[in-house]
Amino acid sequence: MISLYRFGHVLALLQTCYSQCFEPFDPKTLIVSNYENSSFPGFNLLRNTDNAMCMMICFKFKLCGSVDWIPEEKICRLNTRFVTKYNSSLMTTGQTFHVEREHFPVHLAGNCLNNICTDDAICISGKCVPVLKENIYKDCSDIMKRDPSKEGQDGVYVIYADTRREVFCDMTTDGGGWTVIQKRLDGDVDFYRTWIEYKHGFGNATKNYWIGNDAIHTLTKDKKQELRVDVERYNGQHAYAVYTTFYIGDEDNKYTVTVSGYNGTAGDGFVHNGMKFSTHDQDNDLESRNCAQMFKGAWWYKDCFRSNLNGRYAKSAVIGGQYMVWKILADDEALRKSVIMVRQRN
Ligand SMILES: [Ca+2]
Repeated sequence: MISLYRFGHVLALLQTCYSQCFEPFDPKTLIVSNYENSSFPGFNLLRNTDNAMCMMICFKFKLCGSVDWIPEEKICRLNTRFVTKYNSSLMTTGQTFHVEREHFPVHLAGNCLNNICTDDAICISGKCVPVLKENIYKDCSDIMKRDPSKEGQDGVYVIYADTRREVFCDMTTDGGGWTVIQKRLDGDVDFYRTWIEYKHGFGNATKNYWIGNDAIHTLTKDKKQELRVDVERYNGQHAYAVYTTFYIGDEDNKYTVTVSGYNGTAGDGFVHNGMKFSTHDQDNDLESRNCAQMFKGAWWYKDCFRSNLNGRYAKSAVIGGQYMVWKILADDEALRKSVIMVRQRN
């Protein structure tokens, strides 16, 4: 049942996936064992940890929202942030400390191990030190402004929007400085997901991902942002749409979108101004039926849409409203590529 790995192995593996681990980790390599009643999917029980390491490991996984730490047995259990099921009798007789992610220390004192610190600290000369304010970038525009030599260097960067996030920055298009909030290059990541998944985000910044509605809210609340949508058809045609105004409300407002000021070549497909966000498990649209369910996506549906960029991914230009489509450009023809990004407005 339990295969004990030396902690060095665990750390080495964490380091390998440091910028990649957006999904539950691979049980074959990382674990130690599985506590099946935990809400954290897959393997989640680590032995021989100390409490700092327990929290540090939790920090590395977006889904991890809290830990249970049992000092007597040096056990660390990971839980999701949404549900904490707890049944101590199954695993310990010792005292258990439950710590929510929000209450993790800003930085954990001591040496960094393989450059690993918590999300709020960075490894400098072998020590974890708190992230300095001047090192915090709110978005990719910030990065570009402070370091203009980044122009042309598209890639994954770390920003602090609602929380620490790895995002793809487009540092090329129209002068760069774009924070990518959605990217779909192939069908590797399923976008037919729940409200809570859209809230927190999913996927991998190097390829296919949704940054998360809380992050989009924070990005667009703090600084006025313009929006850009780039799409590509299977016939090779590229097109874009830019909006001078883009803002989404918070979760209480169901992430209601404010979008206006179209310009571009793709046609104005984002005619969803004032609409709330809907997912298959939360219907906030104006249609009597459930648009997200009917069209297999998640969007600011009205009754239902002129764009459905989180719809199903198709590997060819098939026709159907359930696919990733931008109607005004290609009607219900499935697109090959979609990128949605924001940039601070001058
Ligand atoms: Ca409805």
